[in-house]
Amino acid sequence: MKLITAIVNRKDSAGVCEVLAEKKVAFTKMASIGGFLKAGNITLLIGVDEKKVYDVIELIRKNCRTRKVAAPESVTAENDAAEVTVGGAIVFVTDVERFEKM
Ligand code: 2BA
Repeated sequence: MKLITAIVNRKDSAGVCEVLAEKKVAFTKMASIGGFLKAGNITLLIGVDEKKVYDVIELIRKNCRTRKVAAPESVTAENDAAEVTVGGAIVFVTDVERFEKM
């Protein structure tokens, strides 16, 4: 089993969650905040069989898009960039050593 951790832009979250539910992919949705922009995003925990990892990532990919976002003043002062490109999604895939449901 693998654990997909996906950080998704808030604007894409409804679409991504809807399609995962439609396809009967189990997930947990958590409210999260990006450390750089300090804007809300969502983090999805998705435990899946290894064979489904590719399909699930494609579902996420197709329902997210990149956006240019104005960087906050505190950020532009330090980094000299007026906008940053955010998303579609940041995805980590990790091995699950043990899974139990009780
Ligand atoms: P934030 O940390 O708020 O980052 C928002 C966007 O700002 C990033 O988009 C990236 O384009 C830019 N950015 C982030 N850190 C930067 C830096 N030190 N200097 C210049 N620009 C920077 P994404 O890369 O698409 O990331 C979207 C969100 O995904 C992030 O929101 C964060 O919540 C999460 N994330 C991204 N990479 C991560 C990682 N390696 N580990 C954990 N979370 C990550």
